[in-house]
Amino acid sequence: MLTDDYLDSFDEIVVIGDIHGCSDELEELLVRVHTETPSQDPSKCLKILVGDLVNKGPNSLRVLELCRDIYHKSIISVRGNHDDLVLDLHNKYKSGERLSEKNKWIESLPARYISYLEKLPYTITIPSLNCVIVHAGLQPAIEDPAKNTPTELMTTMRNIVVMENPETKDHFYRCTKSNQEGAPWATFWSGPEHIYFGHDARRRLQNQHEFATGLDTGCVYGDKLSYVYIKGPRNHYIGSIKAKKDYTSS
Ligand SMILES: [Mn+2]
Repeated sequence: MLTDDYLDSFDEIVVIGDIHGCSDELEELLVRVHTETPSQDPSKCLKILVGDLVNKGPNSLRVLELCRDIYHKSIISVRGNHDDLVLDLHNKYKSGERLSEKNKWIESLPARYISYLEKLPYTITIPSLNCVIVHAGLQPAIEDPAKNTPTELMTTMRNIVVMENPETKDHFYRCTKSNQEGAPWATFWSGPEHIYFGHDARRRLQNQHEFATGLDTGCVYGDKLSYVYIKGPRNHYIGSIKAKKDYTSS
């Protein structure tokens, strides 16, 4: 929960999509937003990340360095399924398991980055802007979704399937990580909070929903890293940084 006192120290807030270790694109994005910020002072521009900071891409360590060491006063993030996965793999390594070649970088992950990832929250709520940031999504039609959606769904859901109780004929929602059955969860989200999320790279930018914005535009797959301003002179502006390459094809 971000208080007004905290938010008042920033001129602008920008929400940034899934980075997945694409440090070059993140650095280019930071240069761009910091150059555009009215005071030209990076510490006046709050950057909120939708999670999946690490894994898949070329330089997860550099992304952690930017977030944890260099811009820790103006970058905050929620937790994604890949941030969880890296913690899981690190635990496995600690208990004697060998990691595969692509996961070798996790073996030498400094303790300060482990504890940074461990402390990432599942949601960031901004009451004064009536919005919530979460990695994958929130369960609609339950009481206090930002609190009561199971954390596994918060980091993995993509779709909702409408189900019917055979006895009562009542309808209910089943959240799924699939993007095949059902429809995008955000089409069922009727606010009042606006949700900024990532995770669903296949659908790229989702800005057609009234109360939700999906920002995973597949940077690690060679498409782009997207961002949206939610406070300040450029409020609502959506921009992107072109990926240098598809980092998942070698
Ligand atoms: Mn994800």
